[in-house]
Amino acid sequence: MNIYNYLFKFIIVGDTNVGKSCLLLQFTDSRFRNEHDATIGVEFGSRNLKINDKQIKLQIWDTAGQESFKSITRSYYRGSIGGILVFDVTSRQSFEDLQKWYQEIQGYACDKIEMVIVGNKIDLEDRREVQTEEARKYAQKQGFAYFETSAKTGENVDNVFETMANQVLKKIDSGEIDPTQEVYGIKIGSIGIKKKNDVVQPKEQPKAQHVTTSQTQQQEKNGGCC
Ligand SMILES: Nc1nc2c(ncn2[C@@H]2O[C@H](COP(=O)(O)OP(=O)(O)OP(=O)(O)O)[C@@H](O)[C@H]2O)c(=O)[nH]1
Ligand SMILES: [Mg+2]
Repeated sequence: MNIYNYLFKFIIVGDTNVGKSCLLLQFTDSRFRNEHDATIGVEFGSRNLKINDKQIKLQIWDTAGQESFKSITRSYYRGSIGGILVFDVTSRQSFEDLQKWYQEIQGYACDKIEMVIVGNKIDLEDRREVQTEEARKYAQKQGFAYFETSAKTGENVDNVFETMANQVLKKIDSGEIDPTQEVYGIKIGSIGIKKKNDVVQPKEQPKAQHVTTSQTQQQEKNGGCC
């Protein structure tokens, strides 16, 4: 059912093992998984949020961090309005690799994409290799907000997604993003949005589900991008 004002597509990227899938699982199901069940290609999850007076559906693409899936995951950058760059605060390498992920997004995503940086696994404080201040400065330099989370305890996880959704909504309200342009990774739902005295017609949405790479590839072939 597409009972929402807007659907926003977000994408999560970062090195393998940083906790991308666990962040998504915590956000959508309030659960944590101890095992590293490496993502094959791309999976997705979704959750509805209420922001101000708007019903927002987030459709979140969780990508594989392993190098061998790069060519598959690249095709998902386009058509996303939000990008979440994740590193693991107990792994300096994953922090240094952020630059690589940032370049990937710059190269393949829409120019309107809203991005944030997330330092995950803050429950492992005694194993921390990247200090908050250093990460914050790096994020600031790129012009992004910085969040620290624990997908294990759930600390700050909702805040990441809610803040991103809020930012996108603000840009729609200010006219910076035109929500009728599906290339931006936004869809208008059946609640309907009045814009410039017109009622925008709702469009059909896919049901939220976990899907295999081949299914999503097929699905994306039908979608547009900038
Ligand atoms: N202590 C702790 N462990 C975490 C946290 N988030 C994830 N993990 C663990 O880190 C490992 C990797 O988590 P995943 O979510 O599968 O990692 P991923 O980034 O999706 O990895 P790929 O799919 O290979 O790209 C798992 O063993 C998780 O249990 C966290 O916040 N705290
Ligand atoms: Mg994963």
